[in-house]
Amino acid sequence: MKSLAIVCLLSVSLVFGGSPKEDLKKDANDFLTMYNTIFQKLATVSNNAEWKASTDVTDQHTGERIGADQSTATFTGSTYVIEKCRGLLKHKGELDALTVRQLEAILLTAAHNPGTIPDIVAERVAAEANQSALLDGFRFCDQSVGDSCVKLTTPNIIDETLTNSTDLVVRKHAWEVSKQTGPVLKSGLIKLQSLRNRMGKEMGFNSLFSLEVADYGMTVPEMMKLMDETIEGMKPLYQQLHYWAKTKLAAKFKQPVPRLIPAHWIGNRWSQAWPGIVEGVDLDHLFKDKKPEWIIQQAERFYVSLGMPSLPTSFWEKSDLFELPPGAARKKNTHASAWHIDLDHDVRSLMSVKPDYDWFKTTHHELGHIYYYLAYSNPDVPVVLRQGANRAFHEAIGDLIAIAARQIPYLKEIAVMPQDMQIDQTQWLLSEALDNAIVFIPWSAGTMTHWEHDFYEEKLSPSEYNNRWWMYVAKFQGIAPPDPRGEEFCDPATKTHINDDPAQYYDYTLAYLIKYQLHNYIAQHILHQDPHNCNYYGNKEVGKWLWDLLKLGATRNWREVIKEKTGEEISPRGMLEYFQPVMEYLQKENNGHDTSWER
Ligand code: X8Z
Ligand code: ZN
Repeated sequence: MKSLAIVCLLSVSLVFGGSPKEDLKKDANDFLTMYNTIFQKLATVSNNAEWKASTDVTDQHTGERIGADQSTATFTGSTYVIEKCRGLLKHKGELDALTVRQLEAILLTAAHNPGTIPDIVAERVAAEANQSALLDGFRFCDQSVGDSCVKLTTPNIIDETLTNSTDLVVRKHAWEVSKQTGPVLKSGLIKLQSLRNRMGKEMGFNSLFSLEVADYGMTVPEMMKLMDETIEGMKPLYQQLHYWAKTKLAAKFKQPVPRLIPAHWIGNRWSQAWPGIVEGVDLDHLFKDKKPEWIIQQAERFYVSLGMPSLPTSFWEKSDLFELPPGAARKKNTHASAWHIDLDHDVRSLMSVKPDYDWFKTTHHELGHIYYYLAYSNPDVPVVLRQGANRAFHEAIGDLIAIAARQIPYLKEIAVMPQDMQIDQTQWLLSEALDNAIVFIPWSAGTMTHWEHDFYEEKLSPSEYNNRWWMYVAKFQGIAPPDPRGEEFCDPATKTHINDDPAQYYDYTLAYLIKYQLHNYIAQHILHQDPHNCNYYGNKEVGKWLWDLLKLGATRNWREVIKEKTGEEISPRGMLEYFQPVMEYLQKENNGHDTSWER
């Protein structure tokens, strides 16, 4: 047997001119070179078309996007690509780790467009583009007479009303206007639910949800367990915040203290952040004299101060950064995003910046994506691995810098805050918990993740979309709509991501855990400063530590990366430790009251 094997091996080498292992390697390398080259070109065409469709919503641009995305889908999901990857991965043990990671990434991309069901893929590509066009081109109507709208409004104006108005009638109206997109988007969502699931199933996943979770190397039950453990870990603190906030808001609006907080009492359309409740902490005020340009330039200065490069000139030339007035001729997506157009140095952002704290935070978030793109666009990272260590890392980086940009020593250094301004540290931290951090967890890990889980994994019936949504909002967030909302509304669809970033919102929950883990590490081990009162600005050591992480892209396993960088696994521990002083404060403030709303 042994000699026969040697003969066989010899004959294979004679035919292919090398050892079988070398041939295998060459075969894989040739395939990856071909794939990476073509993929980069097609992705560039698709990204350019999607950029045009999102920044100037017209039928023509939607049509061009469908054409471009269809070509990319045909290539990335072709049966040749799928079979080739599967064939090569049968010899996984003989290939190096970088090759295997690329082949696995290509297969996951293919699972989004399997060439075995081309008609379904084509239908899905068109349905996605049409849903985005409806959402991005929507004009919110503030006042109508009969069937015609006599006063338009914008998401920025709605947000401003919800942040500042003390009139509950005005607030309720603004909140209801913000839900106008739901009914318009419902039929497209029903279609996408089945098309996306059909696609997920084709390559062996239970649904789109399990396909997206697979990117983390996790199963759906594992991801849901991590989400539920995170919610449970934060619950004692969230309940204290909830009780404290509803008492404050009831006093502010001269109402009895409710069991569930009415959604229109809160300064965010989905109650995912609760700004403006802490007295004496007015972050918007700090930016009111700044120009929108300054907000973005200052965010860039932060990254540059850490030793990162200036943004490419093309970023400033090609991005679309500022808000359009209501009724402007051009219609654009108003939700912030960052784009890696050519998977190299053509990086852009789409925003509607105005000078307030929310946009200050969002600008740092978007530039985090942009610096990640720039860092991993290097020759050591193959095109298909030009991604974050995982999707959550991508979301975490800019938010980490936003935590740093909210620190008092930094705000004083850049003179946004007067040097002699006295700040109560506990109130400052309380406002961070409400505005940026703790209240986001029941929303992201609870309402959004559980609803999308049921929507895809359980094929939730359209007759239950809204009912399930508000059931989860009550259960996880302790919030209720101002009036009952029947199925004629489709409130989940008012959230951008439900339409155009499906089954991935747990990315943000994980990003919140990661960013506090990274922040605590940086403060304690690099800066040697209190994580609540520290200053990264100008610190090149912090910059290098971060850049070393960013420049890896997705070439390494994310679990190893977080362990190496912070010494621990992903966990809510860092975030809870950071907000521990808030817990102690609220336990005293709430005076031992039963803070639960679940009666
Ligand atoms: O969508 C975003 C970013 C773009 S990736 C602005 N975020 C989530 C949201 O707005 O719902 C950031 C925090 C959560
Ligand atoms: Zn983001």
